[in-house]
Formats: sequence, C-alpha cells, structure tokens
Amino acid sequence: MIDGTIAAIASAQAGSARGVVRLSGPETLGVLARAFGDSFGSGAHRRARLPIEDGAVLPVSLTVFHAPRSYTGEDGAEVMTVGNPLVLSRVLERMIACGARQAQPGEFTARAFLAGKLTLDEAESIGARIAAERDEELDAADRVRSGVFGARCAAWADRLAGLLALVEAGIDFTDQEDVVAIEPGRLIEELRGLSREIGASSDGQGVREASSSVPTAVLVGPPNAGKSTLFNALIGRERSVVADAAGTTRDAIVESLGIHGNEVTLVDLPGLDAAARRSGAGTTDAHAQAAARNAIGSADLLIACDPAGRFEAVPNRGAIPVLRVRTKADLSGGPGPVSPEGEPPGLAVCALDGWHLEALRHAIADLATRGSGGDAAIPRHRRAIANALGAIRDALESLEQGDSGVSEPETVAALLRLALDELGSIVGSITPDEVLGRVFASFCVGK
Ligand SMILES: Nc1nc2c(ncn2[C@@H]2O[C@H](COP(=O)(O)OP(=O)(O)OP(=O)(O)O)[C@@H](O)[C@H]2O)c(=O)[nH]1
Ligand SMILES: [Mg+2]
Repeated sequence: MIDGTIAAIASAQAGSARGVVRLSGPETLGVLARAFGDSFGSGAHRRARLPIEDGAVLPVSLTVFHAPRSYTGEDGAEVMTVGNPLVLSRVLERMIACGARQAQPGEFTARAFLAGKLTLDEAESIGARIAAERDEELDAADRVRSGVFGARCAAWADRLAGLLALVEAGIDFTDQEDVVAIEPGRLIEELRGLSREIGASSDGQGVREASSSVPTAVLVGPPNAGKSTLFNALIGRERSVVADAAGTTRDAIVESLGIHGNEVTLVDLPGLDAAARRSGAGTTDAHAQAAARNAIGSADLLIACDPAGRFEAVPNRGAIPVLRVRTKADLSGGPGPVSPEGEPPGLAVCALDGWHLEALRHAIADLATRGSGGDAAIPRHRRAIANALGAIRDALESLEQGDSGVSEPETVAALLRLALDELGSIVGSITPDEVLGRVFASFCVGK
C-alpha cells in the first residue's frame, strides 16, 4: 500500500560518520513539526534539535523538500546525524511516534515511479545498482538508468504494436474491402528484422539462470582437440577425463574458475563432430551433442579450440563472443590464429606445459565478464526479452508455414500480443486501446 507518510533509515546499518533518516509523504511537514516541536526552524536546510527520549536532545541537520521537487515527487525530508545505528533508530522511532510509518523495502523508489519521476526500468536499475557487486554490473545498471535500454525496448514495442495492429485489422475487418491487411511477405520481413535486432542484443542472456550473474565460458571444438586437457589445466586439477581417443567427454562438465578476482563458470563439452553430425553417425552420440548444444546456448563466451587452427563451424547463432585458441601449440608451433574482424585476437596455447595459459586466463576473464551484463542488467528484463523473442520467433514459424495470406492470423496475433506484453513489462504496458488506436491511425476504416 503506497499511502501515508513513510520514514526509514537510508544509510548503511553500520557505524559511520553520518547517517540519514528519510521521510516522504503528504504529512512530512506535520510529522517534523510534531517531532521537533519548538526547534523546528525554516528554510530548505536547517540545523535543528530533535528531542529523543528522557529529555535528551539530538543536534541534527535537516533538509526539507517540497513536492514535486523531491526524489519521490512528494513532500519529503532528510534528517542527518551521526551514523550510529542506535541513534538512527531513535530518530526513526521518534518520526514513527509522530505520525510516520516505517517504509516498505523499495517504497521510496516505488513512489518516485508512481509520481512519474522514474520509468520502471530506471526504478529497477536503482535496485540493480544497490545490489551490484562488480563494476560490470554497475555499468549495466547505469545503462538502464540512462534509459538507453528502455528506449531501445520502447522502439521495439512500438514497431511490434504497429504490426499487431495490422494483423488484428486483418482479422476484424476482413469483410470490408477498403481495409487491406498487411501483406504476409512484409509481415515476415518486418518480424525477421525485429527478431534479428532483439536477438543480437540479448541472445544467450535469457537462458542464463536469473539468479546467477557469474558468466559462463564454454570450451567448444572438434573431438580430441585437447579441450579437456585445457579445462583441467585452467582449473588446476584433473577433473575431466583426458584420453587419446576422440569422443572421450560425453557430458558437459562444469567448474567454477577464479581469475584475477573474477569468477567464471568454465564448461568442458563433448567434441562437436560436424562430419559425424551430418551423416548421423560418428564419434559422438546424440546425447552428448544435445548436452553440448544446451551449454552453448547459455554461454557468455565460446572458447573455440582447434589444434589445426581451422575453426570450422563454430556454433554461434547469437552474438556470443568467440575466443579462438589453437591448442597443442607444441606440435605445430607458430603464431596464434587470426580471428575475423570484430572477434578478439586468437591465441596459441599448450596445456601440457602451460605455454600462454596466463594470457588465456586474462582473455577469458576479460571477455566473459564484459559480455555478462549485456544490455539487460535486470534478471526480469532478461527473461522478458527472451520471452518476447521466443514469441516473435514462434509467430514467424507459424507465418512461414502458410503458403498464401496470413494463414492463422489469430495465432500470429496472440503471439505478437504476448511478445508485446513482455516488452511492455519493461517499458510500461501498451493497452488494447492503443493498439486499436493504431488501426484507426493507419487505416481509413469504412471511410
Ligand atoms: N602434444 C600435445 N597433446 C595434447 C595437448 N593437449 C591435449 N593433448 C592430447 O590430446 C589428446 C586428446 O585430449 P583431450 O583433452 O581428451 O581432448 P578433448 O578435446 O577433450 O577430446 P574429446 O573429449 O574427445 O572431445 C590426449 O591424448 C591429450 O594428451 C597439448 O597441448 N599438446
Ligand atoms: Mg574431452
């Protein structure tokens, strides 16, 4: 319930030089007048004396904000005093005794959102900032705060709403000759464009566990490339089985790896045998291939291993960075592999004697953590983006199956509406009325 006048300790619950009790709500000035009594001065910033208990008086500085020029958009105040948790809780108790109530977690920011001071994603980014444990998380939260991510989502939602309007118009007004529904070819083209853009900014993020912000680096490559040997060398123990025979690793093997203060989840995979995959037989079985594909789908970084340095068929449908590593460098010597433009420079390593492993560690830490925040800093956003993308791809599939016209417009409309709702959960919802508004804006219904 967002009502009444709230108060809370707004500084850390540990001893510090200064601490703050914050108030917000229509009764702020009344609460202050009751709490301070006679010593309640005037002006935005004032020094005041707060009676606390048994005749004791606490000197404080007081800043008063008048609606709407405050964080929450309401009347508000900050009472600053020594940062002693005990003293601060006395101040809070006094405010509560004088008519304020204890704020719920996040209630100040919720009020700011309701007052239109912050968008939903800005409000959430404040939560993400407070919870951020690493620089990258802080950067990602700031990108949300600055509204870049929200603006991009809003643009997608806008295009999607336009397309949905056209599809719905096709359903609602099929019997009216002067209403032309969208050409299926154009609809497919537009949806492919959207799906490409959303996919490029978010692939792999939605798959990752929402609670986990530890990035995942995955070793991929042909069988016998030396992936497991490299995996063991990186984590510093014999965790994965190594053998001369190809097809030794049959399952994804996951270990946590600490690199220069960064935590990375490292995954060793069964070899991807492109030739075996094509013929349906070979060194790797279907289970192993499925395990590999799943792990690749949730990777933040692919470490492509190939002793021959060819790097054929690196399986990467999204925008996951690929680090090319020529393994078994002791056998072939020479410089590291050349990477295509836009990819990080390649490395040649030898897992047996540790040659260039330190450089590889640096590269993994750098690339995996760089990709980890992505554009969507907030788990709920990541999920929403992944769901929206899934619904758009399903709609495309349904459209591509029909040979002429939009064969199942209701299904397509329902999927697009689903995608729109997901994007709406980030940028604020787009109501059926708005969608309908577009129908009337883009058509001359009934002339
Ligand atoms: N000379 C040399 N041999 C290596 C090196 N790394 C691995 N090997 C050998 O290559 C063979 C295959 O190594 P693995 O690590 O099992 O290869 P893998 O890529 O995990 O293979 P699969 O699990 O079958 O896909 C083993 O005999 C290793 O001893 C290296 O840096 N130099
Ligand atoms: Mg292996």
